[in-house]
Amino acid sequence: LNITNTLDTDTSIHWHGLLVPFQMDGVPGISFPGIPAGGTFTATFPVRQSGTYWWHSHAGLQEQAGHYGPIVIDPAGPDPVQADREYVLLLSEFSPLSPHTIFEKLKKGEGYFNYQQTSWTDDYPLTGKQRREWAKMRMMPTDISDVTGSTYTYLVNGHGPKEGMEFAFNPGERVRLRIINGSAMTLFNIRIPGLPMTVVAADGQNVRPVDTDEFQIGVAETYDVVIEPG
Ligand SMILES: [Cu+2]
Repeated sequence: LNITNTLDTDTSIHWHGLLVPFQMDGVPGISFPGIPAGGTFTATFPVRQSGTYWWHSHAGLQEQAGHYGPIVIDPAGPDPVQADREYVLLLSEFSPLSPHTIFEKLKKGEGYFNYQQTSWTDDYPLTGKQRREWAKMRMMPTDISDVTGSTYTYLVNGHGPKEGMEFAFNPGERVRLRIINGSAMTLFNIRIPGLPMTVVAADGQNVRPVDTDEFQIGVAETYDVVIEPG
């Protein structure tokens, strides 16, 4: 793979979850010097795995700014997961704020993006003891996400919720969804109302199938599910 950096700053590509020689791992200052502006880096590595993975920049805060993409590797032999069609769902966030501004705001006040803060007199159902425990941890009980929908728009394959994305299928088909959390800061809960999902792979590894109505996907995780939408 020849990677040419057309940015005006250093960049890198990290192959998240792929087992590669460290010189190819794409972490500037640790495993290689980075790719300078205008430079080309040749990544050569044997492909030892198959499944759903993703790549992202490991330079500065470029990942938050959109420098990422999916990786799907088909197995050399037959795939134990049989499906009639498949879609990649790469989940991420967009903010009109520069990631450096977001970082700066968090450094000054960890609750900057938390619009659900409690006060002493509100009716948030916490006892005095519980409040003291949270205070001891120096953490707000409503601190679910450091950065929230107050600045983020959540994306699927780069598209926002108002774009009405559709994923077509024919009646009776088994559809494999390769779901990747390419966000910087967000845990997503995945649910398709009224439709059970069978989890067949996690972080690129096939797993014994598990049926669920909902699952949570952490930052950088991938899950493959099979659905039969009707
Ligand atoms: Cu990563």
